[in-house]
Amino acid sequence: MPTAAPVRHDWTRDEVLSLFQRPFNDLIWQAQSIHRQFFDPNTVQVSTLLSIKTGACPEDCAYCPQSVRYDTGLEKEQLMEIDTVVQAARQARDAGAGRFCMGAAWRSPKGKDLVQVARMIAEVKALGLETCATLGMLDDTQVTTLKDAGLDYYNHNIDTSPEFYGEIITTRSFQDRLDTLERVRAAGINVCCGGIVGMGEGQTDRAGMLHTLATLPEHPQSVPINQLVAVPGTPLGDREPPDPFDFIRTIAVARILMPRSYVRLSAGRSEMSDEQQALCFLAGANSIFLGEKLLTTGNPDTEHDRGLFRRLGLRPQSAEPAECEHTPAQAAG
Ligand code: SAM
Ligand code: DTB
Ligand code: SF4
Repeated sequence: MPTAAPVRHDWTRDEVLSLFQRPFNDLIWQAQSIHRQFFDPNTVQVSTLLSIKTGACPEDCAYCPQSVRYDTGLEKEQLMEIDTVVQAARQARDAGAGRFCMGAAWRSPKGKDLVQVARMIAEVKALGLETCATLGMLDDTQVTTLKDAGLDYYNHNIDTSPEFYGEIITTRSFQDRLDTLERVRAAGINVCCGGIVGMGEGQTDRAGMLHTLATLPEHPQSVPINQLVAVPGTPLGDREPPDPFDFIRTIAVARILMPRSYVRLSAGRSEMSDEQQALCFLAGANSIFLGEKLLTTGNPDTEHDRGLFRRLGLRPQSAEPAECEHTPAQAAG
């Protein structure tokens, strides 16, 4: 057995950029070789999303259908009742998900709302699912409340490079994102952090985004790579999809830089061919969202995904041990 590649946190930006510039076959070969040193190459972690509070968000993220600033025709909804969330989580579990991710269109949660979300987390965890939440920026007290409720993962994306960030969001800074990520990490909650491809960023921005993630004190345990879902009414609503090979390259470079992390082939699968998704798995993606809705937009049919797994000989990993590099979290159950 060859020794596993070391996990590095000292990548330079030039090294990351030169990975992006490798010939495609060389890049995919390198990514798949590394993937096999750390993971079973035929197993894919499965999560399901639920929007627990939809729309009317005060932030101005140019990609997002939930911002109050853009007319996307989305019906806004209050924070869901706990029973409704638990019922959706049970359905997700029965459909084969191992993790349930609750998303809220907030800049940051308010006191009484967070108490309700903490109850949801505890009840979803009691179903035997891993729990994930994405609620916006958090302070220290809020992070502790979520940890105490049994939260396994917190999703908080940096979305793009530090340089391109201001083109996409003006109502908060890149540093605000890093601050929340640091609080989450320090509390021993697994970090889920990635970004979006297809917003008009260049290769140097994709390199800058992954460089930021790969040089954090701990690599995020989960790295979602989203393809922009271009929603009419948002400033990015008429963007054409990126070159599929650029998307696959981003997956491959994430896999090489962060070999122990789960890399999620996240939003945008509805616009991808089965062949493109297969190349993403070959490039080292080993997590997806299962279920016909992401937060507000569509995702492939569950039956179609089951068929794709069968055709590719992939096995869903329903319940994964939630493990930090340095801080083992409680196993779900
Ligand atoms: N409001 C919280 C926040 O922004 O952190 C949590 C929810 S927010 C919808 C979660 C993530 O979804 C965003 O950071 C972004 O990366 C992703 N996202 C939102 N709209 C998207 C779109 N149209 N296409 C791809 N990804 C999107
Ligand atoms: C992530 O990186 N992608 C998910 C999850 N984390 C919260 C969200 C995708 C949202 C796509 C647009 C929508 O459905 O509203
Ligand atoms: Fe609000 Fe999150 Fe959408 Fe930005 S991405 S507008 S913060 S819901």
